[in-house]
Amino acid sequence: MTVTAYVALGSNLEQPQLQLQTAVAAIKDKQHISDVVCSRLYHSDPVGPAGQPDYCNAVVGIATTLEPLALLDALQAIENAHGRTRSLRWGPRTLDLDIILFGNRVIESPRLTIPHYQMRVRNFVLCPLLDVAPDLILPDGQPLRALVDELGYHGLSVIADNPWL
Ligand code: ROI
Repeated sequence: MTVTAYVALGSNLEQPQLQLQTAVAAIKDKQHISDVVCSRLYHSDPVGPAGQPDYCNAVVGIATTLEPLALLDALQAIENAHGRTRSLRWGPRTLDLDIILFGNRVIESPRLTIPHYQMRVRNFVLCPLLDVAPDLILPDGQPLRALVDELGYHGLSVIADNPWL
């Protein structure tokens, strides 16, 4: 079965824009993933501990026949290839790839919580998501646009409309 899923991308180390561009290219190259649709590329103020560099953020929509954990494995392989190490919670990172939505499924397992547990309070996730899914309704029935109207674009700016390789 093919499902539409959404993946949030973030980086604030080692050429963040390039990290996101090469990550999108790697996602497009994966087997069992197709129809990759990319948001605009955003610059964002860091959320979390102060004193870390600003972030680049984006969201992609994909069609996939992978099960959620197989998609997570595929994305973690890309993170690892980008030198991602898991150190400080909420600290700086070379590449973060988070599955934020997987069709209309609600998943709570040790490795995966979907919808992503903090997506509703993070405009660096919701605003790019609105680029690729303007009419999206979250699994709990809330329209994405209403959440974005509430949160606003504070601390976010568009770097490029279509920088994807
Ligand atoms: N802050 C911003 N602006 N963008 C991110 O992608 C991001 N990712 C994180 C934390 C550390 C919470 N802060 C972030 O994981």
